[in-house]
Amino acid sequence: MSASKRKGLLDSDVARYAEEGLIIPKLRVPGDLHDRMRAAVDRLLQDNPEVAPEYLVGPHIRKVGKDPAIADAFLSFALDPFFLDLVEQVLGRNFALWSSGVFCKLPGVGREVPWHQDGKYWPIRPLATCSVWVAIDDSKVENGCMRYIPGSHKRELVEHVEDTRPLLVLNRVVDPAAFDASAARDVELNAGELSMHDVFLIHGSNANKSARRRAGYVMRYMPTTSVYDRTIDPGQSSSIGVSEFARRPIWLARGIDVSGRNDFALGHDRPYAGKPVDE
Ligand SMILES: O=C(O)CCC(=O)C(=O)O
Repeated sequence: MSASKRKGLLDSDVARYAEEGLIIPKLRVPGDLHDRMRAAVDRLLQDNPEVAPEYLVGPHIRKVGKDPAIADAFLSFALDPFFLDLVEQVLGRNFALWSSGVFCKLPGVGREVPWHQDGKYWPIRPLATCSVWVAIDDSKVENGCMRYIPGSHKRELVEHVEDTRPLLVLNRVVDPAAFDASAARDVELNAGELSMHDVFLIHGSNANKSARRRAGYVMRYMPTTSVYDRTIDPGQSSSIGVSEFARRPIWLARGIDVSGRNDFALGHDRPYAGKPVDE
């Protein structure tokens, strides 16, 4: 299929992304791809019971999970042209895959992700990232879907404070005085739908008090005008993160490294053997 036929965002989606910082495009991940994603998430959870499932960082990296074949499966999802075409419409031609994660809230016990801006945690300069969050399960208000403050990305980084409540997925949270939580919108998705959000967006999600699991797989891409700066230590990636920033491999997903300063070799124990990225 030609790249132009695969592209899935409407011009109005792209405009809304700039205006609100998050979009829910009217499209679904192809059924076979979504089936494989759900199977990989199930295997990852089954294989790594000692890691809290709310934020399994970097399942696409061979050193993170227990099974390299599962890591390769996650990497193939994150480099799938279906997603890259969407990201290209938002970030332009040149971008890198630099992170991914599974956020799984088990029924009844899934923890809260407090209000935060992703950029507060990340070593990318200038800060820029588009995150593509795929609903592996239905993600609704009752099982703790994502929530966001429309337009909050326009202010760039705001004050964060330490939140010491137990059982949070993150503990550096946006100062409650710095935004109006009553403006929050819910990101309700059916399994197979997705949202895309900006690095500066204020967002979070409630605990899962329902009887239904809520799993999502998020893939994170930065334009290569930015640098993944391994000398910056922004602190822990999350309270339960399993992958350190400095030695993390990153992948050129499309185009070229505009900055000329990104390192796409470090941490790659062998070349990716899956589908070519720009097939
Ligand atoms: O899945 C969630 O509840 C939170 C996701 C999130 O914070 C993110 O993808 O940046």
